[in-house]
Formats: sequence, C-alpha cells, structure tokens
Amino acid sequence: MAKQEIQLRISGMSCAHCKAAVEKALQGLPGVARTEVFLEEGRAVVEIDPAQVKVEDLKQKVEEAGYTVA
Ligand SMILES: [Cu+2]
Repeated sequence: MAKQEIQLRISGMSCAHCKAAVEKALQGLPGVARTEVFLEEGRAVVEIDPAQVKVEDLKQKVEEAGYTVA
C-alpha cells in the first residue's frame, strides 16, 4: 500500500482545542494513517492511502469542522 504525505494550510485555528478538533476530524476519515497539526504554523501533515481517500476529502472534512483550507 503506497502512502502519500499531504500538506494542508489551515486557517482559523486559534488554540489547542482547534488543533485537537482538526486532528480528530482528519483522523476519523478512512485511509488516513497519520495526522500531525501545527497550530502556530496553521499547517497539517497528513499521511494517506491515496486509494482510499483524496485530498479533496481532507479539505472538506476540515471545513466541516469549521476551519478554512487554503
Ligand atoms: Cu480553538
């Protein structure tokens, strides 16, 4: 299974709760192997299985949680 590392720019995160909410949202998607969110940088690194999940799905999930993906 080939893994792919995705970088997302996320705006709207202002505290540790936001960071946790984004991590939880992404981690809940099938095909997401690992999620790391950098609050201060407004950035997330997500390791996915591209056969199961698309970048668009990640963006949609983050936006559903109330944040904006650049
Ligand atoms: Cu917050």
